This record gives sequence, C-alpha cells and structure tokens, in this order.
Amino acid sequence: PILVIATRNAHKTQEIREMLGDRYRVLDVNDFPNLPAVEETGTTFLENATLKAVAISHHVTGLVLSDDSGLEVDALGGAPGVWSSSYGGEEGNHPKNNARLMTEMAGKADRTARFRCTMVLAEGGNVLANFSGTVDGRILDEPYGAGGFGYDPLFAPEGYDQTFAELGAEVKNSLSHRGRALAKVIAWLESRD
Ligand code: ITT
Repeated sequence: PILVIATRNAHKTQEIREMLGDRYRVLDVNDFPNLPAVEETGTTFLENATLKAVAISHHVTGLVLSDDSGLEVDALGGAPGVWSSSYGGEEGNHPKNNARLMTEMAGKADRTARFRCTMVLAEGGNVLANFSGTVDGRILDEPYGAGGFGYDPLFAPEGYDQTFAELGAEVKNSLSHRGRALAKVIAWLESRD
C-alpha cells in the first residue's frame, strides 16, 4: 500500500521511509504535481498537523500522514516551538535557524530542550487519529556532526554526549520525537488491519 506524507520536507519523508521499511510505499507532496500549498495558520502542532493532513487528503487517494514538529527550549520559554521552521527569518533555512539558536542560547546555563512531533492520519478529508512523540535533550554551544537536518547538530538527546547529527539515522530514529510518534502510528495501523 501507499502512504502519502503531507510534507515538502524531504528529510522528514526519508526518516519516515526508513522507519516504515517495506510496510508502505512512502510518497510525499513533492511526488504529486499541482497540489496546493497548505498554509500553517495554527498555533499548535496538532492544529498544523491537522491542517496539512486534511488538506492533502482531499487531493490524493488513500492514507495521508502529516508531521508537524519543532524544538522547544526551556531557557527561551519554549521557543522556537511551532515556529521552528522560520526561526532564523526564512522558512526552512536551517543554517539561519541554527545561527539564531546559538546566539539566543549564548551564556545560558539551562540548556534543556525537547523535540516534539505530532502526526495526523487522514483519508478523504477526514481525520482518523493523531499521535505525538517527544525526545528530551540539551542544546550544545556549537554545532557538531553532518547527519540529520534542522537543529540536529545542536541537539544532544538525553543519555548521549553526541548530537543527533553525529549519532546517525539509526540511533536518531530509535529515540526521536518522529520515531516515537511513528511507532504509535504503526501500532494503530496494525491494530486496524
Ligand atoms: P512541512 O510543513 O512541509 O512538513 P517543515 O519543515 O516546514 O515541512 P514544520 O512546519 O513541522 O515542517 O517545521 C518543523 C521544523 O522543526 C523543521 O523545519 C526543523 O527546523 C525542526 N525540526 C523538526 N524535526 C526535526 C528533527 O528531527 N531534527 C531537527 N530539526 C527538526
């Protein structure tokens, strides 16, 4: 079967594809010409994940899964949070996001943070269910590693001294907010079959 991820972020699609293995053929909106851009007007991960999954599921056949995610930093009052993608000023510009995060965190003693991911499954314009995952960790002073995407070079998950960008895809997927949310999606889909 096919699962369409309601994302334009190819890194999300790649991680989900790795974790789903041969359970589904994983596509995303980049594989469909002429899909409308979805405006993320919500103020929560659940609202934005719902907007993306419902909108795309009106245009494609079968199951659609969205992923709205972000980084919450305690010393910054939970920022960048829902606005993680445009924190550095330009939507999806990861180097600028990381540069701003480093600047804002300079000299801060409290380094605790977490990634959050909310996923919504939809079909034919209807929400089937939603799922969330989080991973706690801390923000380092400077970036380390070349794997992953986004804030991964600045984020070390709890129990590790290395960042998600250093740990590699297998370790990241086994601990990450996305991996934890997706494990719940898989369990839900299997219990439904
Ligand atoms: P779509 O809306 O098309 O799915 P997006 O990247 O804009 O793509 P979001 O609005 O959910 O998605 O923003 C998520 C941002 O949070 C993302 O751009 C990264 O900056 C950050 N982020 C999410 N998951 C991450 C991860 O696993 N590692 C590093 N950064 C992550």
